[in-house]
Amino acid sequence: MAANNSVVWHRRRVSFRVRGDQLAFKRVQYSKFEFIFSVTMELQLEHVRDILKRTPSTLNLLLQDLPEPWLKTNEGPDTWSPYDVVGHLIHGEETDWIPRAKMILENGESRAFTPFNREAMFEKSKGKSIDELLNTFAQLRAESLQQLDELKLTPEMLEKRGLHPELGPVTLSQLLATWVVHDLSHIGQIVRVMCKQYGETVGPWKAYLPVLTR
Ligand code: NI
Repeated sequence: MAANNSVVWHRRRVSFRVRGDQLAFKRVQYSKFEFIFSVTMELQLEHVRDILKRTPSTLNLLLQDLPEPWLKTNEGPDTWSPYDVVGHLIHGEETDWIPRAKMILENGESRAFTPFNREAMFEKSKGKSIDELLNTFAQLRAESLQQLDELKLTPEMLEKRGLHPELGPVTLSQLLATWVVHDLSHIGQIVRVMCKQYGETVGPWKAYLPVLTR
């Protein structure tokens, strides 16, 4: 039946969960067999804090004092500049993460979260310098982390559910993991947008730079 029986590739995807600091992803090739181990970390509050606390300094190093062309250029119509992304992160601190965590603990699934306005920053950031926005974000993030500590979350509390207006039931643990991934993905977005400012300037090297066509 098979056109070529002499080479048979076996692929298996093995997924399991571990505690602690083990590798998130490992690919092992052995002879003709390829095993892909996809390992996801269980949520630990310390790990959440590890990322959340360094996002303001990461953004400061990347964006502080940069001239406008780096900050205000986007990827095309209906896309965001690095300046827009910082404003969006500020709005998240004010209306999304800690407020939703508190809603889960106080109301459970009885009341859906207030929908998050992803584009509120276009109005709210108007007239502000990037340094003002970065300082505001750093201050709000420090307050958020303090409030997170004050919630004194236990494993049982992390499993409590709230109601997302579009996604339905979500746990507090999922919300905190999303907060981390949201930070990292917007840092990635900022870097990508900045790369694209030299999208044509790199000339033929564009072929070796997949970030430019993502
Ligand atoms: Ni976002």
